[in-house]
Amino acid sequence: MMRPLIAVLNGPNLNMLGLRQPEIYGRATLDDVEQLCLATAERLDVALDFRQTNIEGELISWVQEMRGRARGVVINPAGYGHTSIALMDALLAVGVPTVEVHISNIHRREDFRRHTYTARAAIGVICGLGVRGYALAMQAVFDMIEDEDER
Ligand code: CA2
Repeated sequence: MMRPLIAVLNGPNLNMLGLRQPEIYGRATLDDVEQLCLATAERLDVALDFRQTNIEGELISWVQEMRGRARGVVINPAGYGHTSIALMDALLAVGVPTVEVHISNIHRREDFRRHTYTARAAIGVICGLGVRGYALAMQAVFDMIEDEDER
């Protein structure tokens, strides 16, 4: 049996993690986040596709690519979560179980960060737990895959 694939998709500016604003986003770099996701994938015995882009259309194409390929998506849409109806539409169209992650607690920051369009397409949202949120989101996606396979 092939291992199920979980995609972890990251939006704009997340390549800056650990380099600036550590008081908001912590000290982990995007490479550290990838290592954390790889370790989590090994523990869960799933395959991982980990990506980051600063380009909205590319993120949308990647979401579309996951149709029929990934069993679950973990997405940190970053700023596009707050602005992109197109990204929300892509997630809704693809219909792969999705968990949205934000490293910071978007409810303790500026008001405009409290709303994300993409959350409408997500089964759940994890925010404010730092980069640990990625591992928790992968675990949640894994549990959903297992539930689906038991049915
Ligand atoms: O908390 C999160 O994970 C965010 O998705 C991060 C986004 C922000 O727009 C969201 O409101 C919340 C920002 C991406 C990271 O940007 C950085 C900029 C400079 C240094 C480090 C990260």
